[in-house]
Amino acid sequence: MEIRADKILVIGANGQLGSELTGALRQAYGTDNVVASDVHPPKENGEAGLFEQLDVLNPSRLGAILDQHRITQVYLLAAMLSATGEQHPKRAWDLNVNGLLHVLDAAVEKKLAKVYWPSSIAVFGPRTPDHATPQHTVTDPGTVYGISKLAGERWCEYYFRKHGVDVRSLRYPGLIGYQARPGGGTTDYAVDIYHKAAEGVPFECFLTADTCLPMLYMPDALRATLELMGADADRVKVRSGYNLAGNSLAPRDFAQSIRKFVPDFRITYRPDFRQQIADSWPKSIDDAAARQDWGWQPAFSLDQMTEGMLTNLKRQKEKVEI
Ligand code: AKB
Repeated sequence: MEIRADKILVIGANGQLGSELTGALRQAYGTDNVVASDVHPPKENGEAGLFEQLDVLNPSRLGAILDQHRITQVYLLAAMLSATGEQHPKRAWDLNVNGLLHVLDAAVEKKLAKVYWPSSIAVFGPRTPDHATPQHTVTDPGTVYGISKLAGERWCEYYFRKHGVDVRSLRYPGLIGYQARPGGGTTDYAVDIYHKAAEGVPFECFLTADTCLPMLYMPDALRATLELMGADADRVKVRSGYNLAGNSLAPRDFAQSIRKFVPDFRITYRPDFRQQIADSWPKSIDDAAARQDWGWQPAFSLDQMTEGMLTNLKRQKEKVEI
């Protein structure tokens, strides 16, 4: 039997997670072994490396890229998030579910070694216990995004059991990173707040001061993803999506932490339609299964994240101004 070296395709490489995960994968597997792809052309300031323009809703183009680069692993990150999904429900369903099905079908046909697909805390809903939300519990999502992520989890488990596809997934909380801005999520305020603080301007938050949600700093999210994908297959016992907790934080907590570094930072609150989405999600997550099965441990505290975000954003701003 031919043993192929790992060759990775990242789909949705220009997005918030893709911008950072592509770099982390290139460091881990070598630049030439990671092909970035996105529906949009490569970013001007993006890192150098192989790139293909790809709409994941086009399965023949997907198949051609898999063959051309002799891909063995796919990271499917292209998705429409919670707030935008409410504006375009059918498009969100199509991209989030049919995009996944195209990749899972290709995994069967091309005998891919592994697939990674992100799920979300959005699979939970108003009847889910909202403190220390367990791995296996009520899932009654109220957003199209959440419904599509829950359906996606069921499809992942189905393809694992029926076809032996080694597909792995994490239920990400709100992700906070500096390299790219998120687009259309409910937890996006937690990235925007740092941009405003670094620019020295006030921030208007679309959630109330005490709306607590699970959040995770990007370096922790990247490490969790690489650790899950690097774990021996028999240690990956959850084939839907693993709960993953970082810190449970409200806008007020971010503001307090930012003031330790930017004492005159100002924040005001004007809740909009995203408040209802946030209110339906858990406040904190129990990630004991991830800890037990493959040794997950978050590393960053709120203040460490704040320091990292502000330092990097200010550095980025200085570079642009030079
Ligand atoms: C969103 O807010 O839609 C996402 C998520 C929690 O999956 N960041």
